[in-house]
Amino acid sequence: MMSRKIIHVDMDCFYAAIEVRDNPSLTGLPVAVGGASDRRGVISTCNYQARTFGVHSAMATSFAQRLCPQLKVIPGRMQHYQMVSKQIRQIFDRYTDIIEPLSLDEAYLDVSSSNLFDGSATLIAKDIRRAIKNETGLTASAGIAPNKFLAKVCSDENKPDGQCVVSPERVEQFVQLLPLKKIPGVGKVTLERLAKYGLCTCADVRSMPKTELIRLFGNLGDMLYQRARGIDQRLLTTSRVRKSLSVERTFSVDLNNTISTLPALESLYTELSRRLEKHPERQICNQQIKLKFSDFKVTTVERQSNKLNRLLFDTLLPIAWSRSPDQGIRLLGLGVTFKPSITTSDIQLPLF
Ligand code: TTP
Ligand code: MG
Repeated sequence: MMSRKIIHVDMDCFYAAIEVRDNPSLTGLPVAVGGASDRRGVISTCNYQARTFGVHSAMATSFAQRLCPQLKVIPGRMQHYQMVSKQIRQIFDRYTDIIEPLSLDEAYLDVSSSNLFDGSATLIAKDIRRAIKNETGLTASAGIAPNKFLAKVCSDENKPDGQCVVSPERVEQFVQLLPLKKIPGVGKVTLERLAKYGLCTCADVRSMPKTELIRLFGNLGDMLYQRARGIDQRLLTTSRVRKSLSVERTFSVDLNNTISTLPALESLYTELSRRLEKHPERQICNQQIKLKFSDFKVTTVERQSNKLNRLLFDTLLPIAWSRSPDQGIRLLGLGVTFKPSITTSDIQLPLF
């Protein structure tokens, strides 16, 4: 079987990085996001400055403040983090359709059949991180490897703002040195159990026969047998068949007249057409335009359409804008809805 190319992207100190970005007076200071100490709160995450004091996720805020008295503790803003997460997922969408989000700040991308950058997953990962930095002001780290497990483990290697590649030739060398505690799914309790049998590294696991591993640890033993050899056959779990496709942009300054929207409309249209080309099997049935006004109200207008049509968007824009003619535009979005098609899940329905 052809070797796969999986990228694992993980944002650096995600919540804390967003807070520092949004409040530059925090730059360079140790910052944590979490519940207040007088309410027995815990730290959700902290930036790398705070980590040098020993502060980390899940630590009681009161204890973190003892380790680092100057620590700035900021209450979390989940909705805001979700919004940033969505923005990052839209960036992923430009690179591949095979995406498995793991949490707000991390995802797997399968780029095995991508032609971008001559198929170089290393360069694709670099470009994804560049786009994230450009468009959100936040840094991400990435791991590039032939499977999910290795990609996830190596995305941690050069954090923050770095990436690490484990090419098929380097898998052997990489796992030999890997401590078992780095394998996702191997927690503290499991680690202690394994240590009782002298198992601490992948090399230790490899010296134990498969039957013995399974006898002692069941499914976990089978998993360890594979991971210790750099094997992970799991496919990405992607979301359901697409019903629509859209692209949008938030402007740094609100737009106040039709002329100033033209370049944005043009480049969004180009991006939408490019992304549509990746779905030649799908037929569209609708085009829609979305506006977010200066007062944050959102409106959408849609019309039937069988074929992507630039002029239709030009027509829809003033219709949408006429709903709040005194407002500027913060965000412009263009989208299409697909006609329902036969999906893989339909094909897999029971035969009798
Ligand atoms: P992580 O990716 O584990 O951590 P991180 O992004 O803050 O830092 P790193 O640079 O090491 O990746 O988690 C992502 C977000 O999830 C994190 O910003 C806050 C949240 N989180 C919690 O709320 N509680 C927790 O215990 C952990 C680990 C994370
Ligand atoms: Mg992270």
